[in-house]
Amino acid sequence: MDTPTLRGLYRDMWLIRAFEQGLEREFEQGNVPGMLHTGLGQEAVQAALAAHLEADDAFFPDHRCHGINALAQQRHAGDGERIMAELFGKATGVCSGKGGSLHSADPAVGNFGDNAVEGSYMATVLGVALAAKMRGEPKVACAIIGDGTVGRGEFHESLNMAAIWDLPVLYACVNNGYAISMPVGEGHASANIVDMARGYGFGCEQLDGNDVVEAHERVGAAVAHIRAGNGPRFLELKTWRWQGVFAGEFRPEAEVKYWREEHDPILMAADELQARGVSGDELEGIEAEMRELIEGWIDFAKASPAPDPAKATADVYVGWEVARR
Ligand SMILES: Cc1ncc(C[n+]2csc(CCOP(=O)(O)OP(=O)(O)O)c2C)c(N)n1
Ligand SMILES: [Mg+2]
Repeated sequence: MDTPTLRGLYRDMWLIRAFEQGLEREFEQGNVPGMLHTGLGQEAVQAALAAHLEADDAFFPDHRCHGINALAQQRHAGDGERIMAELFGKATGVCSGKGGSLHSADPAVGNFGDNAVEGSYMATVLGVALAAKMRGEPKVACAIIGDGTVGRGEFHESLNMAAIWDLPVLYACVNNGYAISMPVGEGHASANIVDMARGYGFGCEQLDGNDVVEAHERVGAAVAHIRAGNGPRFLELKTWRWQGVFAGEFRPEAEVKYWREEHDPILMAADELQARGVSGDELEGIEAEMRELIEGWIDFAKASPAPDPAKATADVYVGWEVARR
């Protein structure tokens, strides 16, 4: 990977971290309604995926994907602040404040939305992929799922269907070691999800999801393969999340230290950039610039109006003219 590309990914990862840290602060102050699961610690996975997905592609984010949602919104529509506003439940949000953290969607930038029922979009992604295949569009439909989803029936149904219909699906399984507090090896037949996926017969790889260089290259190769009409691909991106599903730390101290201090995706990318001659001052400048950008998005969200109660049901139900078709 050339240095400008790595520098760009470093910026993207800082955008995500600043977004999540700003959001976490506002959540603790009671300014963000609903529940919040951050993607802190998983920035490389999201930056790598966002780098390769175009506005015409379709991705289904999971509950820790504010980062990829914001990057896609910013890159393809120039208004990333609307993801922040959505999380604040404001009328200027991408779903007019009705989606929040778990249901932010904007298909115009490729964001087909999360669903609070883990695994549900493992079925939906097949429909998007089948439509693209029937229309002959060089489109990638990407499902971003946690390791916990592997225990759902939809996971296996989806991989099976994608395999037999040879659909353009990218499965990005974000294995952060736990589902709630259950270690992945205790909840599934294998701690290496890729071993289970391989049974469906298409290309499956496991990679270090915190190494943004590796993640970017392997996601790029998988996307190119799918876009060229060669069928599905499965990536298990091994990473670690700073925040659990509930408050409190349940993981051993040494594990926390390793992931936060030695294997943090941003620190790893900073080391690599410095080894290539990029100065510490420049790296600090990137962080400061991203933090300033995000504070602007938070100000925008706070200053935005609340949704109009009279429009509570607008855009929620499908119109009868569509339902009858
Ligand atoms: C079908 C279903 N079962 C249970 C839940 C409750 N739940 C919310 S997050 C979560 C854990 C998900 O673990 P994982 O997929 O590994 O994601 P992580 O939080 O580790 O990123 C569960 C069980 C849910 N949302 N949907
Ligand atoms: Mg998990």
